[in-house]
This record gives sequence, C-alpha cells and structure tokens, in this order.
Amino acid sequence: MHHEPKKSSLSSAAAQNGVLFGTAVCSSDLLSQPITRAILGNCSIITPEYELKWDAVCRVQENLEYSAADQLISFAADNALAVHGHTLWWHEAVPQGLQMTSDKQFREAALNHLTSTAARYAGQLHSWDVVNESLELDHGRRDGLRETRFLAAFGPDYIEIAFREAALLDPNAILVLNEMGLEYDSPAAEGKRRQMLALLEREKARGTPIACLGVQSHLTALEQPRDHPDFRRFLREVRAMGLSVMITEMDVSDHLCPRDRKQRDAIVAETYRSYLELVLAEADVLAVSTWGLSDGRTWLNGFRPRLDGAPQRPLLFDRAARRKQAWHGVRDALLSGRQTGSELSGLRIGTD
Ligand code: 9MR
Repeated sequence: MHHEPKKSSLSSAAAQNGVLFGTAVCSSDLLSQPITRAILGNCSIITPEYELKWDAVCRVQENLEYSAADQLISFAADNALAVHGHTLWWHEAVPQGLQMTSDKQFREAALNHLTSTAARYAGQLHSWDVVNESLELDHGRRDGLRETRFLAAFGPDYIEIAFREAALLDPNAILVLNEMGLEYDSPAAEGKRRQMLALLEREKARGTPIACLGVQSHLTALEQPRDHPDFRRFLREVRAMGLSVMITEMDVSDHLCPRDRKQRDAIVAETYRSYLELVLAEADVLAVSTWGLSDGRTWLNGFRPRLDGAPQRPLLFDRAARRKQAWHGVRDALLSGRQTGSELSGLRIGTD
C-alpha cells in the first residue's frame, strides 16, 4: 500500500498541535483502494460510522453481532490508528423490537448492550461517545433533555449511569458527551449552548466521569459565521470547566452555495478553515474528525439534497479521492491552530 508522504498529511499537521485527525469510516470504504489510501495518508484516528450503534450490533434481539465493528477495529490496529467509539446510547439507534417494551426490560437491554460493547473493546479504543444528542430544547423540559426511551426508562440520571458504567468497564477510554447543533448561529443554538453548560455543571457536581465534549460540527456553508463570539464564549466556558473537546463529525453542506464548482469549493474550504481556527484557538481539542472523506459517500445527499440536483461537495476529497480546496483549508487551520489549554487534556470532571 502506497502511503502519501508524511509532510502532506493532515494527521501530521494536526500532530504539531498535539491533535489527532481522522474521519468516520464504513466497513465498505475499506473495499476502495483510493479511499483506504486517503485514510492511511491523512488519519491518525477513525470512527466507525454505524457499525457500533446499538441497532447495528443488535439486528436480532439477544444476539449481538460485532463482526463489522471488529473489522474496522482490526484495520485500525493493523495500521496504528486510534479508534473513536460511536456511540453507546443514542435514541436513534434503539433496536426496533425495544421501542415498545416495559421500562424494566428496556433498562436491562440498554445496560446489557452498553456493558457488553464497552467490555468487548476495553483497552482498544481511544474514546467513546457514551451518550449522543441528549438535548432537544423543543421538547420543552426545563433541563433541556431530549424525550427519549432512555430518559423515560431511567429518568434524567441516565447520563450519569451510562458514564459510570463505561468508566468502570473501560477506564482508559476518554468518555465523550457528543452533541449536535452547538456550533450554529441562531437564538435556538445559543439556548442549546446554555443548556449544555448547565448539564455539564450538574453532571460535574455529581461526579459523572465526562472528560470531553463532542461537538459534531455538521456545518452549512454561508450559514456558519466566520467569527462567532457566542460559540467562542461557550468553548471558553467548556475549557474553564476542565473539559476537552473533540470535533467529532465535521462536514460542510453546500446546499446554499452557487452551483459553480470553483465557487462552491472555495466557500466550503473557507468555512472549514475559519471554523477550525476558531475551535483550535478556544478549546482544548483532542481530535478533529470529518464525517467521511470523499464526496462520493456522504449522508448529506440524502439529508440535504441541493435544489439544482447537483451532488453535494461537502468533504475534503472528491469522488475520485483527489484532494479538494477544503483539504487545504483544513490543513492551513491545523497548522495555524494555537492551543492554550492543552495541559488540560485528559482531565475528567469531578472524578475521585
Ligand atoms: O452518517 C450516518 C448514516 O450513515 C447512518 O445511516 C445514520 C443512522 O445510523 O447515522 C448517520 O450518522 C449520524 C451520527 O451517527 C450522529 N450524528 C448525525 C449523523 C448524521 O445523521
């Protein structure tokens, strides 16, 4: 396998600031040589895009199926890549058969899934998204928690329960609370940032072993501001709490951009660059991951199709796995990133 020279790799640019660089990977990506080469040439960490989710592991109830996840994790081990586990408890990944069970049955199944999965990979993962997308302000609760099967079955303690179990089973993994939409520029997003800080304060007071906030970073070009004082302030407050940050799912939807490729690619690249520079300057960033590497395989064509029918170009490589301007935007930001809080890396709030 041909590796790109190290000097042109995103992971080596990131490493200059002590940061890992990576991407979400599907097991099918490994069938493509150009994609595999781009992963090996640019990444120091990978995230299984769906293979570890509860509904993927548990297609047949009571019968956990880990072979797809195992394949990605051994690919990572063979190539000295770190692995970010995604995700233990997420409302969208509850297996069909468990939606209608009693609370008691649901609690047993959810704990069984968490403990089996965390124990199986203990010592092999860099980090875990223990709980994913726990806030939804539209659900109208004072604490901002999303109404999910987990909340209904365990009550609001479910976050603490999940993190304590994960910490017991895999004490060396960095435990991450992953969230979407914290980075947007709107009154609703500001409300979510406030609720996230309140949630982190509450969990800290109880000694929940959350080490890191996962900021998904599904950005929209022309919507994401170049500077973003409210988000800056939020990241500073997160750092002041002793929490590190991972950018877990970054991509840039171009559905608002003009069709012209050159213009689109330039706007997307600039969105990546300015966003990453901001986060690297304000947070104790452990890792930066995009949600896929190549425009040939992105969730965005389904979720946010362009009105003109042209395929989205939201990632760092084109369909032929050639670097785009966005690759350079990310590299520039990784090289210019100045971290002031890296001594905080790895601290867990409220433990011991
Ligand atoms: O990109 C993922 C897609 O392939 C899966 O079908 C989907 C459901 O499991 O999840 C997508 O990834 C989501 C991630 O797990 C959590 N944050 C939002 C991502 C995009 O929907």
